Formats: sequence, C-alpha cells, structure tokens
Amino acid sequence: MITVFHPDELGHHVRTRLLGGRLVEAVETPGRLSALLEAARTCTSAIVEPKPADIAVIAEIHDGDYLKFLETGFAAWKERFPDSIELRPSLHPNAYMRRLPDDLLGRAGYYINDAASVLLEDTWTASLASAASALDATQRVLDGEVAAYALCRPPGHHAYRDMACGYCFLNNTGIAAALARRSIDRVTILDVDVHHGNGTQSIFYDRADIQTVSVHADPKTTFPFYAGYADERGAGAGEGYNLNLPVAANSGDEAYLGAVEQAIAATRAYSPDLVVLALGLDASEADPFACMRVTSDGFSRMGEMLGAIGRPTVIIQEGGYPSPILGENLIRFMEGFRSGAGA
Ligand code: Q9C
Ligand code: ZN
Repeated sequence: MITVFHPDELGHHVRTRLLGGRLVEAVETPGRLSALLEAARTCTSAIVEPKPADIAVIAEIHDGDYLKFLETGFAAWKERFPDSIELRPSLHPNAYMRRLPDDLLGRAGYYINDAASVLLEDTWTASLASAASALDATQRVLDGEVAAYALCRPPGHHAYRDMACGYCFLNNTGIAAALARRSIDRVTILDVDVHHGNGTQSIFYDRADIQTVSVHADPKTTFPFYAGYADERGAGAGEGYNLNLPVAANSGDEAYLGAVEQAIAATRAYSPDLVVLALGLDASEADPFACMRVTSDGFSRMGEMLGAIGRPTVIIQEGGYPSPILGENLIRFMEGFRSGAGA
C-alpha cells in the first residue's frame, strides 16, 4: 500500500486551542503529521505526492461561496484587522437566526462553527493539498489498487457543505466518495475516529448511494455533542443509510471493537463497490483528548477486521493527536489491515 501526501499539508500552523476559557497548546499541529509521516515510511511501500485537486469534485460536496470564503477570507480579515494573526470568529448563527450577511465578521461566524477551526493565511492551500491526497489515493484504488492511504491534514469529517468545524475545512472522505461515484454505484464511508463524523453524516443524510457509518464516543459526553446519536438514521431516500454507533466514553478495546464489528456488518449488508475509511487514531488510550482507551493491540485488531471486509478501500487520515504511541498505532493498524486483507 502506498501513502499519498503533499508537503503543503504541513502548513496551517495554529498555535493555540481554547480549553476551559484559556488558550492552551494546540494539538492539531504540523507535528502530528510529521509523526504519522515517519510511521507511514515504515509501514507503507512508498510516499507519493498527489496531483493537484480537481476543484469540480470538491464543488460537488461544498458550497461555492463557502469555498470562496476559505480561499479569500483570511486576506479580507487581514485588511480589516491588520494586527491579527488568525481568523477566529466569536459569534455564530443558531437554530433561531441563520441568515447569511454581507459583513466579513458575520460571514466568518456563518462559515466557521467553532473556535477550533481557525483560518490562517495558508489554511486554503493546506486544505486543498489534503483533499488532493484524498482524491489521488481514491483514483489509485478506482484504477485497481486494492487499498491506498491518504495522509490528510487538515482532517475532514466534521466539515459540512458550508461550514468548517472541529479542525476540518474540506470533507476529504466526502470528496473521495464523490469522485468514486463518478464511476461506481455504491460507496460506504466508515468512520472510526473517536469523534462522530457529523459533517459527513449531514452531507449525505438524504442519499442512498453513499452509506455513512460512524463509530464514536457517545455525543452525550463528547464533541461534537449535537449530533451522532443512534436514532439519526438518514432521511427521505437516505433513510436507513446512516448508522451511528455511539460507545460510552472511556471504554476499552472490547466495547470499541464490538461497535466496529457492527459497523462492518452494516457495511457488508450494503455491499459497497468501494469503502472509504475515515481513520482517526484518537480513540487511543494515550490520545490527549482522552475520550477512549483503545490499545495498540486494539488498533491492530481493528485494522485486521477492516481489511477482512475485502473491498477496495481508501484509507483517509482523520484525527489522532500527539502522543508517544501515535505513530505506533498507525503502524499496528496497517499491519493488521494487510493481514486481514490477506495482502
Ligand atoms: N473540549 C478531529 O478529531 N475540540 N476533530 C473539542 C472539547 C474539537 C476533533 C473541545 C475536537 C475536534 C478531526
Ligand atoms: Zn477525532
């Protein structure tokens, strides 16, 4: 299996995160990508650069004005606030008021859901590079590779059609699925990141051609809080094609892998032509978010179970934050995946 990665993904260096009313050290950093890249050098056969992203595929998943905001918003912000180093809005629409205004501050709050999703000068180029890696890896699998790994950063699964959320700007797995749907009929996006894939769920909620399945910490206690419950099953033509498998916070291997097994059963029942795997490693017992207690052995077993689905698979990196075993967890996952796939 090859790794697809673009050096522009090392940009977008946000220094801080807001926690408990204070700015503390960021965790979604270029450094976490370097750790994953070093691991990928040992557990995959080669690191290759993607070709530039096809914007037309991205525009199938995201709103055009939102994309323009990501591309030009920081420069406009800089003009208005010359001393500012980052675009981080402090007010947002809600269920009672959600018109799109003209003013930049108003638009920034509209297009960015939370304080975690900070826009910098090079956020757009990093996000485009991340999506390019996802698209390139997907094309390789469509062309006949059994599996490919897209080392994506920024991550994507919290990003909505028109809203950045939870460190995510472009929904990489959704964009990968859109490309795949140009040539195949059925795609499953299977998400094992410890956080619910709320953006992905929203984008495909009313569609039957792209099944969305997410295993995650119960949103009653864990970000993104407002979505990810088991009774969210899809709507209209998409009814029955969204599956949420919340797991109690602080659970270990047995509970988390039990939910992954259910996710795999639902995937097999749908019988997709291609699986897009949203691979977050933040269910780790050592992850700084401390949501779940999955061990390195657990990631190896998870990889084996997912490899054994036996479908062409694009593995797309989502979360997973700095810890002494972040790289090891990727290596163990990939070893497991290869052995499960019989490759
Ligand atoms: N105190 C991904 O793993 N901050 N995103 C939560 C809770 C956002 C995680 C703060 C966490 C986003 C891709
Ligand atoms: Zn996550």
